[in-house]
Amino acid sequence: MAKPCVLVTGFAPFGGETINPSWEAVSQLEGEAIGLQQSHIIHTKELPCEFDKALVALYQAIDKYHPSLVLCVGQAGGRAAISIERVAININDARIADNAGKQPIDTAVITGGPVAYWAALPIKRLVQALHQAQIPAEVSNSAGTYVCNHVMYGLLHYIDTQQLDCQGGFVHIPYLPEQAVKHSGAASMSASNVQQALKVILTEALANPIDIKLAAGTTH
Ligand code: PCA
Repeated sequence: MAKPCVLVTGFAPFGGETINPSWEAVSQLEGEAIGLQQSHIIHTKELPCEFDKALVALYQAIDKYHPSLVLCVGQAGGRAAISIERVAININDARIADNAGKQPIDTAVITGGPVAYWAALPIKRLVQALHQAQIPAEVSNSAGTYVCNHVMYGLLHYIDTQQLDCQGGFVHIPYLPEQAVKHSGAASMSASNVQQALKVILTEALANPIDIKLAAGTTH
């Protein structure tokens, strides 16, 4: 049997940026072993910054790898810390057009889906572990209403409806320093710190899996 794995995704650049820090950091992790006794292999995937198409690519990767954990990562320009998202909401409300020119306003991510899904990750533990590693981190109570929230909601809906034995959630990361120099006053975090943060998150989540069935409808 294939070694158990985790899937980590990043996004293509969007909104006038030439890089997306999420894919810059995530792509470096491909093929690495993670978890206690290096129990899991990391697979990575770049998602297009496009409504709907991002979910098609995500579901294809999940169906291909059957991961025990999916961590989706995106840029939150201006935030100063690693943000562990608590909740995804069933709304698309785009401030700017996506990379295909689509700008949905007040539409559902999944028609008929529940209002929201809690992250299926031990979010408070992840923040603690990051602080122990001296990495600025916080719980975030909103992943926004753009493609990142769309992907987080779609991921958790897929895990729920397909009854996957899989943890899943979303992490927003700051700009890289080379982006922040073009945004006066904006915070940044280096790619190596972000990579370290992602490894801490994966290790901690694999060691402390939450009960997915109990997680539905509860917070933790
Ligand atoms: N950040 C955007 C979408 C892609 C990304 O990296 C967001 O926060 O919605």
